[in-house]
Amino acid sequence: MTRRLTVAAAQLGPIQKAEGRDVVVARLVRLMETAHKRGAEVVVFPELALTTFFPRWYEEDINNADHWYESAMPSNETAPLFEAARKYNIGFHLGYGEIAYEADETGVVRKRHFNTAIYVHPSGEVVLKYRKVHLPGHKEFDPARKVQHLEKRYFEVGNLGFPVVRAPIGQAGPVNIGMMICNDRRWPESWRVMGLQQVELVMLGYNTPSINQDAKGFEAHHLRVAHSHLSIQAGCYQNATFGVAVAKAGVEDGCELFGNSIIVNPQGQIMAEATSWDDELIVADCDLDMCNLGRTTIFNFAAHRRVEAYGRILEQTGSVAPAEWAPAAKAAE
Ligand code: CDV
Repeated sequence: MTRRLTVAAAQLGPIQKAEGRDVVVARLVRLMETAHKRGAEVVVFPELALTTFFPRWYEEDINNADHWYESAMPSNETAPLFEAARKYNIGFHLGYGEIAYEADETGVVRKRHFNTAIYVHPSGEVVLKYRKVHLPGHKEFDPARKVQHLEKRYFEVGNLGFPVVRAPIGQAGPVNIGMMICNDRRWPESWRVMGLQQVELVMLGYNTPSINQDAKGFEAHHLRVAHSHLSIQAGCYQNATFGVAVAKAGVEDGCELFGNSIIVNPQGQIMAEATSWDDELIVADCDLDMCNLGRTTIFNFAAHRRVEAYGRILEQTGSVAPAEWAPAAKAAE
């Protein structure tokens, strides 16, 4: 019996700074209803799906920015999402800014900020939580930039690793699900850690400016999208998994984010792609047994991986210059 799962990527158009949670949540609920009508069993929303991409705004004291985060999930404002999950019998993935009161590595309980995603079962129970590991951008205000990218100021590095859990989704029965967030998709390590846990469905949201704001060189607009797709397609292929990659798109508070949300199969093929830069739902039927081909042949990790050659991956963070070649001394001299 094939294990079929119908997945939806719910791309969002921009969320302006002044837009209230109630308006945003109503948009998400509408997309859940549409997803249900189109037969989807799980719907994936983007990174920071409840607010504008607030790390573009500098705040001297981030405690003054707490209104961008959720300290309870569900809350009164987000409860309609959980009700819609029950009503439409649909699971959902949601990205949001999280405030958690928990112990840090020194054992001190304090207020902590994370860039977080959860997967919620149709019953309304949170099945899996992930906190973004690869935080791009900078910590201090950068006068050289037209638009700030202060994720290193607003969030701590995620402390949950890249967990994968086997949980029932729709008619497919148990599915190995995992999550990553935006910049994580560009790092093969994120994918491989989940590939090593036999992930079958990676859910990920992103907010990616159409222009490289670092202004350290020219990156053509179309290549920004190509690099995003390249990373996701390679990650899916090399780890024999489906991927649902979902954008927040359009001009948000004067900053353009690209859309081009995609659903990708384990062969690395794009099954569906969003074409607007607005709220848009794309749906694909996934035959989860497709994951077996890669996993049992070219990417049979147990048979072919060579961990004895991979030491640098864990021992070293930055790159180092290689040893320099010099011609061998002549034997006669
Ligand atoms: N939200 C992100 O992580 N965005 C980064 C941008 C800043 C490069 C990304 O990798 O898409």
